[in-house]
Amino acid sequence: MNRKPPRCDIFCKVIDNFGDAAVCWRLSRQLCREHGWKVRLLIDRPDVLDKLVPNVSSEPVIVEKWDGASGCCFTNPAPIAIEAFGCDLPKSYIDAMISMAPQPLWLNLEYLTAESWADDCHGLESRHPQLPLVKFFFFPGFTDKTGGLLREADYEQRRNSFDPADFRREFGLPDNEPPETLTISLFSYPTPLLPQLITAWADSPLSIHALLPGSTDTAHKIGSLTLSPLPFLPQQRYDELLWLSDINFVRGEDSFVRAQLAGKPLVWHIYPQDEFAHIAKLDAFLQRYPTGNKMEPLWKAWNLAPGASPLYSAWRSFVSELPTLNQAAKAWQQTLTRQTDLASRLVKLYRERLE
Ligand code: TRH
Repeated sequence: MNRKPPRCDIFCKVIDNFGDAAVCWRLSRQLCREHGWKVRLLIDRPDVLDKLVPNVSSEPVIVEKWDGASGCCFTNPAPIAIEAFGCDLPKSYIDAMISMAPQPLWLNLEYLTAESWADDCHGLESRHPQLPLVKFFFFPGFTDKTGGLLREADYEQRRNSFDPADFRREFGLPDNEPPETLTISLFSYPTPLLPQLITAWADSPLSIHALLPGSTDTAHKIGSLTLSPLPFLPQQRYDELLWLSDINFVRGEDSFVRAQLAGKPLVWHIYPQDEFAHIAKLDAFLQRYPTGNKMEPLWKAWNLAPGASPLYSAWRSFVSELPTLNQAAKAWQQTLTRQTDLASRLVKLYRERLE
């Protein structure tokens, strides 16, 4: 059996925001560091990566700018080619794949969903209509039948050695907050609902300290609420903010998963789709999560159109359930931690198919 570490090309087109680059980077880094693969990340917007990973050049991943629009010449495809989120591989690369023996493992890494169809669609193959090539669909997900979730092998160890006092000192946060202050991290899409959330927090019977990564606002106080901007943190250090906070407002895909791994109550701002198609995805997750029913009013209020669902009362009821939500978050985190991570499942798939 050939155990030589394989080469792998990961193609990434940044549609918007950080998530596409964030997921591809996390996977690339883990395949290199934990599985010894030689990964080349071909990305159309390396500048997005620079924000997430200030020290890219010190990592084992080879990053190359890929002009996704015009394609480029690739004469030496890797035995594993991953196209992230349906970004099409360049024609010259596909042409070169045809003459490879054995055939390369060609994967389409899909978006995460908790919907049950992911169980059935993970691993499905699609034969190229003209060429003798097969592409497999790799669906991240929450069950053993899916591709799983990205989680580094040293995640627990990093969390156990995290010192919240160091983080507070470094970012000028007070270490003498009033007792029972809730620390909340807020990472969301622009939304007209934000003023309503701020009002609910400002009226809160508890003090709230909201930490705003990447915000250019100045620190200020409104009623019970203190708002503190933080710099946009490197991806590795964003975990620290999630560990420090009592509640994490997250969005998209990668920060959503990281908040679950952090084992703290979370509020998800899902990536919006036309005609509220994303709400089915949100519902599917709430159904899987141990206390989804208790989180639903706030999650819906935060994701539906303003006025569709009352945010103020939903926030109050969410906070009143915090002890239960804390327990559920820990239980969910343990469930996820017991599962095999996405990179390991991908490596297993490769070994089963090609070696
Ligand atoms: O940025 P996102 O909204 O990304 C996306 C994109 O919209 C994408 O097109 C869509 O398909 C996908 O979501 C579902 O949210 P996400 O996925 O959470 O990615 C943000 C990344 O940024 C994540 O890795 C965490 C990281 N991050 C930092 O590294 N530092 C920070 O300070 C913050 C706030 C986030």
